[in-house]
Amino acid sequence: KIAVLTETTNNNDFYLLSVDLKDTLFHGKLSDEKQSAYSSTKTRIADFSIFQKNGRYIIRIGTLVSYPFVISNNILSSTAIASLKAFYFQRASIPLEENYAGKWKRSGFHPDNKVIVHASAASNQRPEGTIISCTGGWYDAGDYNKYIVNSGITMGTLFSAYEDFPEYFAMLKTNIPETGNGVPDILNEAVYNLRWMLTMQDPNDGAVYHKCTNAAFDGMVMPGVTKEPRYVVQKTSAAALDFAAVMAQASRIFLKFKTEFPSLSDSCITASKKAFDWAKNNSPVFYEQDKMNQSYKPIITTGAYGDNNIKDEILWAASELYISTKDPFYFSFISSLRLNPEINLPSWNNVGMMAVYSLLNKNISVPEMDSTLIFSLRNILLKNADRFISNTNSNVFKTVMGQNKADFNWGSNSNAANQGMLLIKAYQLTKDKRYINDALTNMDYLLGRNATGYCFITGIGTKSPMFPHHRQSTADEVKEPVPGLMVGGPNPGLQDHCNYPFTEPETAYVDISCAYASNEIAINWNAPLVYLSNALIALKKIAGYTIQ
Ligand code: 9MR
Ligand code: 9MR
Repeated sequence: KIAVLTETTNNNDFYLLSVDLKDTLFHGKLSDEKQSAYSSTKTRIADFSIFQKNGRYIIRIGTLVSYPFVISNNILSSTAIASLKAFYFQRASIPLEENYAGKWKRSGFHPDNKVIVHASAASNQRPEGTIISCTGGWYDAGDYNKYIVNSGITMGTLFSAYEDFPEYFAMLKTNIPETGNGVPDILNEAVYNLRWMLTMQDPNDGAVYHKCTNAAFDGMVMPGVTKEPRYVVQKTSAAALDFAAVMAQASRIFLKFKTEFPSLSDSCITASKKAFDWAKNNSPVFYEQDKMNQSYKPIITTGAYGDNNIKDEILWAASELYISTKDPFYFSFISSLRLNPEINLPSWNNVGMMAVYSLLNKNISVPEMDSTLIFSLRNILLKNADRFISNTNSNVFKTVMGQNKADFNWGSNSNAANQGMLLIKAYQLTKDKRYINDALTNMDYLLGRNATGYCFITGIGTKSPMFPHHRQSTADEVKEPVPGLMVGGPNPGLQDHCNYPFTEPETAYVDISCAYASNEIAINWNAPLVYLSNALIALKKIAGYTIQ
């Protein structure tokens, strides 16, 4: 248990007090001051690990007083549940009922039952202007559009959480309309988006539309206020491959839920193979929005998720298909890519590690692979993990996050969560508890042990975002933002040109709704938070661990 002091003081002593300030329960010495690498922040550490009593406390240093904090045995459970429940709040095409949404209930939505095939996506069977239905799915982020590429990694991450901890997730309930139907809520939630993804495939050729979107972003209004036309835009290779990976993963997961979802598993594997074949049989199509806008009308200006390197998407799709079908055909794509050095921390455009996660997963039945391949896959994962944990102790916040300047980009908080997820995977491979301890440092980072002092998850902790770039949270009448959403976090790119009080890498964060480059929320950022917070609880229950 450590607290980090970011203010200057001449005091060398810190005190742990009850929140009413009546009892002083612990006294310790602050460490020496250290200069942070990625901002002007100087820190001193208050270590009170040996203090064991549950309760609500503050730390006092001279006249400085910390936010109140809690010591308890299930400190992460509110984050674990809220981060998953957040996906329910992102559901498109339905009203959110009070029973599930509480004061964040809303009646409006984007029906998406009359979506227009954009000129960029036209084919003989579905010419420009054809109307199709693409209902359901999650809004991507603070905006109301739905993007296949970003859904890909999001779904892969949630499915991976389930495949790693199925017994744990069987018990986890989030109070959504499907709760109690015999299916774990993490899967119920994922099915809501899965069914939308299925509508994004053109059954005629197996290709997958890149996104379902407005031509331009809606204003900061509630869902359903604007009735702008919605389009499916361009069929791309990245969309087809991410789709294929997710569908293959889904097909093996839903095999076990044949009673609840009789034909879902079969539909998923058929869809997956068709999408993979389309990607394989056609020359690569990349999503280049500006170029596209020179040829087609209307001009599309919403999120691009353009990615012109699809080696990693091929690896991921082929791996999931190989695991689910055992067909050696897919293996050829894996073996040829086995030593790709670009395989590192996952992000929406870098999914090679998702393949490594699945291929090494001991909980699922992966066909036999030669030991050299397994060795090199392990090596890729553990090399990343060991790099993450190499300097945690010398980092001034004692976190994995922030050891590299590159950690701080658009969506930096998802790097912290994804690093934590990768470390949990490393623990599962090695049973080395150092990896869990270090994963926990990033959980602490996200909950407030960082240079901004913010807990980056809405509705959690004492000082958390009140004005995320999230259209519903901005437009509704409710004071508190929709809960359980993790904001992007410090990003010195400042692409939103809002007014930032601090602009250094680890402090470039501002809690105003204008700030989409640091204070937006997104499904692909929440997913690794779901993984990390729930895995830390599950591992405590299953394996038991002590935190050093
Ligand atoms: O709300 C949009 C957000 O979801 C995107 O991440 C961001 C960058 O593409 O753009 C936001 O929309 C802004 C638009 O780009 C420019 N006009 C103001 C919009 C709302 O702040
Ligand atoms: O997460 C995306 C980030 O990596 C990019 O740098 C950024 C600009 O292209 O876009 C982010 O994704 C946004 C998407 O384009 C539209 N919905 C909101 C997403 C999060 O800001």
